[in-house]
Amino acid sequence: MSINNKHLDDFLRAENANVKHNFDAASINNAIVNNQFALYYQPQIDLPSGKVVGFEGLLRWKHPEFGITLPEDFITVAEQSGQIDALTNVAIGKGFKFMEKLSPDLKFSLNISTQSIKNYHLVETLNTSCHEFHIDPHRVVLEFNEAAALENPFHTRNILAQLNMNGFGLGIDDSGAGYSSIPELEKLPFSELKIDKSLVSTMEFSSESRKSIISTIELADRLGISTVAEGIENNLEAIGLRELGCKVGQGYYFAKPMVETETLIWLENWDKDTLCN
Ligand code: G
Ligand code: MN
Repeated sequence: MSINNKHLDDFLRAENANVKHNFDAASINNAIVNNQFALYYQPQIDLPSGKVVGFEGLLRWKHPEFGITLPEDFITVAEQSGQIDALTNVAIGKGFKFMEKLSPDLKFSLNISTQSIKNYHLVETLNTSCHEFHIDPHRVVLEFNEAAALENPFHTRNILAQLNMNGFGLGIDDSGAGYSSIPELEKLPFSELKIDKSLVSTMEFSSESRKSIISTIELADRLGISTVAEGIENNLEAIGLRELGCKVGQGYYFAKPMVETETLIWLENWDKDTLCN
């Protein structure tokens, strides 16, 4: 179990804070062809019982020169160059292959870019991949951000409805951050709200953060959907969120994002009683 907060991602963010990568379409294409993109997996824990409920897949670029590179360094370029759907397909292929190795009661969440959520092919790609890897779509949660849901509401809503009808779960990644338009969001068929890590990391001393967390949980309860808190880094946050009624937790406190082999070993060794009172 890894209750060690020092983590590669933070390390990379600190190291790369002043480095501006100038990735272009050709280098992204080259990386896809040469299989340099990898999915890392971070577990999600049912806070009342301590059991693992699933994993989120997080894309990384194993860059031959710059090392492990985070999505914030390449997603925007891929969106602008029209390569984001290719990257989404890479993540779906790798993620579903991994899911096949998991117990069928475990779920799997995948981040979908605002651009890819607008693409009608997404529904077809996901259905085909579910068929290919023998995955029940009810095990899959597609995470997108609030802006993606509200932008171009008619078109996006149509695609979200199709995904929902095909059995896929839909999650909002940055819940609590704004809620400028709760009535609009309530019309969408989402099945989970993710409490943003910026709220989790400040909940201990900020009553504003706690208020946002509480209203997100209340909204989810009213809609009969789940809440997942991300960025949990210590026992205090885990217990506090559980007391506020948050269902599921994710963060370095439980495990960092890991490569497949490490994830499977972690899963074997996970002790649900880790989350003590
Ligand atoms: O975009 P999304 O919210 O899915 O981003 C998840 C990101 O947060 C990943 O890059 C992941 O490595 C990082 N992350 C995961 N757990 C923690 C945590 O406990 N603390 C912090 N600061 N970041 C985390
Ligand atoms: Mn996410």
